[in-house]
Formats: sequence, structure tokens, C-alpha cells
Amino acid sequence: EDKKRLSYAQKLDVAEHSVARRLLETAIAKQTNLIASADVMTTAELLDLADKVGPHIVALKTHIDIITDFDPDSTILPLKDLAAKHNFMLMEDRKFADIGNTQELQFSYGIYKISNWADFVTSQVIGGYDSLNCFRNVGVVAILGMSSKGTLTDAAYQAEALKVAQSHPNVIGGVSQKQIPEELLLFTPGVSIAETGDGKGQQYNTPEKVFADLQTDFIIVGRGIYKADHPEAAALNYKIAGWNAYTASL
Ligand code: 5BU
Repeated sequence: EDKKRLSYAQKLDVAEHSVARRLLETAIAKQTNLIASADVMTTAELLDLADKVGPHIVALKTHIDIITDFDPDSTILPLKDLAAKHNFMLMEDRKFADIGNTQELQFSYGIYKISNWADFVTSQVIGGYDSLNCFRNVGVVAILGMSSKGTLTDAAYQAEALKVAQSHPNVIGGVSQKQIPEELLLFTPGVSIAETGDGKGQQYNTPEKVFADLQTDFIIVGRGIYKADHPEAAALNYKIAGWNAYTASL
């Protein structure tokens, strides 16, 4: 039998970080735990997807360096408008993995200026505790474990990574394929209703499985949505599946 988990409302009661609070409030208000991963290559596709799936998601996850025609005015400004229009947050999946000084530069400078627009970012914790100090105004989702076949994030690594994540005030949660302590929000990619893998190492689980087995908080879905014939309908489908799986795990 599945263990009981804390509800989003119970997590909101104890959450301190403003980004964690907004995520939980948005999940409750929109009845969704879905994060759509917008791994598309043009600004037009990104904005089109964001407008279509916006009503059904708690956050849109970007890999902004995949966009071939990135421009702060024509990519980021309209994206921020869509985030406000549909009330979703922006998660940049940058997976920082360097020393603090370099991460600080990558976070705020270069052409993407992530600190100007992302509500929260992903980061490896391989650089150690101090490497996360630069993410002052955003939430950090620490990469604890990966979904891909053969990942080196074994149990020993995850235990050490978790210690960094739990002790750092900028960290709001972790990405993992394992259950993590309930004071951290759990984000789980590698979710698909129809597929079990992609032939390139990705491994998928269903929304039901990740809520029942991991008590995850947020599911991250990329190709299951943006490659669908009708991304809006697919997003609604994942939203409903994710929400039903969440309520069933309460
Ligand atoms: P997919 O199309 O649903 O397979 O996309 C999954 C997304 O989640 C993609 O942007 C990956 O970079 C991201 N991801 C992942 O799949 N697995 C992981 O362990 C981590 C991130 Br960390």
C-alpha cells in the first residue's frame, strides 16, 4: 500500500522560500502539477507552445540555449507576458555545474541573462555548497539523480548531493527518480504516458508510477506534449493524469 504524503497545502504551510510558495500556490490554484518542457528550437515555436499549454501548467521549463533565434526582446519579453497571462512560472534547466564565480557569470551575463527572467533554475551540486550562493534571487532545483540509463548519480552520490541540497537556503527542491525528504520539492522528468524510452537513453515512467512510488510533487513532460499532434490537448491530458495521480497518493 502507498504511503501517505503531504498535500500541496500542507507543504505550503511550512514552505519558506518565496519560489517554493509560489509554485505550491499556483499548483493549488490551477489544480496542476505539470511542468511542460519546451525543448523547441525557435522563438515562434516556444511562444506558440507556451500560449497553448499555459492554462494547464504550473511552470514552463526551458533550455534557452537550444533556441536558434534567441533575442531578449522578441523571445523573453513575450514569454514573460505569456507567463503572466496564464500564471505559470519559468524554470530554466541550465544544469549549472561549475565553480561559484563561473556560475555567477553564466547566470547573469552572456546573451541569455538568465537571472533577468527565470523564476528558478536547475543546478548540479557537484561544485559544492558555495557554488550555489550565486543564485540569490531565484530558487534552485538541485540535480540529485538523472532519468537516463547508466547515469552516474548512484546512491552514494545522491546521498551526498542531498546533504548539499538540504542545507542550502537557495535550494527549493531536487530532480530525482527517487523519493527525497518531504521538505524539498521533488521534480521528476522522464514521464510519459505512451513511451518507455526514446532509444537515446531516456527512461520513462507514467504519472501514476511517479506519484505512487516517489511521492513526487511535479512531473516534467517534454516530447509527450510538444511533439503531440495537439499539444494543448496533450497538456490537458497530462495535467489530469498528474492531478489524479497526486490525489490518489494522498
Ligand atoms: P522528454 O522529451 O519528456 O524526454 O524531455 C525531458 C526533459 O527533462 C528534457 O528537457 C531533459 O533535459 C530534462 N531532464 C531529463 O529528462 N532527465 C533528467 O534526469 C534531467 C532533466 Br536532470
